[in-house]
Amino acid sequence: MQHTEIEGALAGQGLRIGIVVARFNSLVTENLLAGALAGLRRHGVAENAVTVVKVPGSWELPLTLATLAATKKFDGLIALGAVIRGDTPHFDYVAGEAAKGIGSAMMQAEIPIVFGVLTTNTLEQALDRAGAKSGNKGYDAAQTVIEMANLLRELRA
Ligand code: INI
Repeated sequence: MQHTEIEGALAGQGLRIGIVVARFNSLVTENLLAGALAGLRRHGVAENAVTVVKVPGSWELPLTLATLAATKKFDGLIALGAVIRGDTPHFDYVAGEAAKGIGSAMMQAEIPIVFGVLTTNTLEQALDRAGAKSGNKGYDAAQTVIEMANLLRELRA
């Protein structure tokens, strides 16, 4: 007998997506946002089905994501931020709490919340991942949220 294999489609038609983006290190995060919007558009998510919320820093991402998820108006959310080690001794706290908080927000939300928060040692490494040498993690996040939103729909159907 053949096994069953299930994967989410990379088709954004009909999906409602929220993006929460940190303004801290906006040189990087604005590029991540542009990448995410391009990725959503490229895969068929309607322009008016996308909501962008801006917050001061990555620390503020988890609560904002949890609040958006609780409205039940979204099929998936994307968190975008850039935590750069050189900036502050608070790096470990901010990066660690953002990761933990986003993870627990997702488990409560029951919708995918994609982790598009860069944690790097230098600004250059962050820029490399935000549209330069190493692609754009915002674009990747858009693909992931579409795939995961469709996968969960399918698993629940
Ligand atoms: N926020 C970031 O998103 N990235 C950082 O690198 C960062 N550093 O280095 O401090 C940062 N700090 C601000 C933090 O996210 C909060 O906005 C602030 O502490 C107010 O709650």
